[in-house]
Amino acid sequence: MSESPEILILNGPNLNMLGVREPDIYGNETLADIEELCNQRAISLGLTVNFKQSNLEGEIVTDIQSARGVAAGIIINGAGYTHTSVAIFDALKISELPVIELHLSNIHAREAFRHHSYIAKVATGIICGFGAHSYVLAIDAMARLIECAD
Ligand code: CA2
Repeated sequence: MSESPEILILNGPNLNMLGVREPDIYGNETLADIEELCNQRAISLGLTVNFKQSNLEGEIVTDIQSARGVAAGIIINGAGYTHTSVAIFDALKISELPVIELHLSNIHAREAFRHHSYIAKVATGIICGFGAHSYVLAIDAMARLIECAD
């Protein structure tokens, strides 16, 4: 029996603080709650999830590099680095993997500095504004992308 495809889900800086502050913007779920949601959805679709969080840009770049030949696709909530990181953009481009960008909040309804995303330029699509459910929607979208890539 073949192994189930692995999806790498990357979470950027401060997302480890979810559920602690600003629930009006980011919801009440902790990152551990979201990881559990992702695992459940992935299992139901015959996928596995490697769920990671880092506050360090270089660590996220290394995680993306390590996904080559291992993961079938990358789902990324780059958090603040979404709006600033050429290094993460470069790493995602080099990976040649399907990428989905996601955000808990609707970044386009917020401050102007959140409207620009480096990740968007290498992403197949973007999901934002659905709170923790954005992750579930992103896994569903990735499942289709991987199927279509066959
Ligand atoms: O909406 C999202 O998912 C964001 O990626 C979250 C980032 C923000 O910089 C992006 O523009 C949109 C912020 C993550 C900070 O997480 C917090 C967690 C708890 C309390 C406050 C912030």
